Amino acid sequence: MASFEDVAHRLRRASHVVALTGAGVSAASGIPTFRGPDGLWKRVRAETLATPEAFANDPKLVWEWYDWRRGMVQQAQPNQAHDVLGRWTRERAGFTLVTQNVDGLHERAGADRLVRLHGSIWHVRCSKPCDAGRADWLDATVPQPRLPPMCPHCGGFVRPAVVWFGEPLDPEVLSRASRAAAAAEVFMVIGTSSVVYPAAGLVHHARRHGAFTVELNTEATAISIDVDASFIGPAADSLSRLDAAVRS
Ligand code: BV8
Ligand code: ZN
Repeated sequence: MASFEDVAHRLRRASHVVALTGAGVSAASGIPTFRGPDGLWKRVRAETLATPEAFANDPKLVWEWYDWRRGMVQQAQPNQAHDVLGRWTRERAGFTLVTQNVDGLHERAGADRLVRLHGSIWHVRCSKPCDAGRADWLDATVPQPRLPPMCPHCGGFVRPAVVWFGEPLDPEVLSRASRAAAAAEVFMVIGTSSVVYPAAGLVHHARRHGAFTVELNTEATAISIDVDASFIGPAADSLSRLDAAVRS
């Protein structure tokens, strides 16, 4: 397994670096992860709420869950992990930040270029095929005055502009992430359990194209045996240390 200094050295020399983030990056901001001990899915099963069937069956219940999450995220602040990654997007031309997170904390930490694989909890779209409501729009109202919110164009229900289980990712977004992974000299997997596909497949795609792969997580995961370097610890600490080492 490579050392911290080795990874910092590679990051210093690399012209193409990709970081894929998951819920663990927002944990230090007080946002519960999905599958951790206090995870979001512990109290609610993903199949019951983050699916189109759940929304069709009980849009009010699904919106109660998202309204609660939006309220929690609105109160949260980005942490040092978001800050380091946000600065890398601004300062490193060849750096691509890809996230599974929908909370908007990378954007609030100044990430000016971001590939959002699973959409945004702050955007909505009409659940009907109505023309005016087809494109996502920003709706940061917390709490929503009525659940589920109604489409202003057709009166149908509005839904969160996120990718639910069983729904395809936006092909253009996935293609951007795949191209970046294939070009990466260093591919970092930060704060994700790497169980959700196709996002979890990106690190293997990067490896097949010769990337040096690094995992930052508080525990071992499904991909820990596959990566070239794995550092156990909070993402905020590991990223701050790596950032300092790269700049020294
Ligand atoms: C697709 C919604 C195909 C937004 C999410 C059966 C039917 C249908 C599909 C499938 C199926 N079986 C399998 C699939 C594929 C499925 C999938 O992968 N399922 C898994 C569960 C097996 N994938 C899909 O359905 C995808 N779509 O395949 O479509 C298709 C093609 C054509 C036509 C039709 C269909 C869609 C996947 C997206 C699902 N939506 N969220 C929302 O409400 O959030 S996924 C959900 O999980 C979140 O978005 C989250 O980002 C994502 C991944 O979770 P993580 O981020 O990794 O979070 P987790 O809690 O798991 O882990 C946190 C990690 O952090 C832990 O490792 C922990 O140790 C670590 N950590 C904690 N604290 C820290 C830390 N690390 C560092 N520092 C810390 N401080
Ligand atoms: Zn509509």
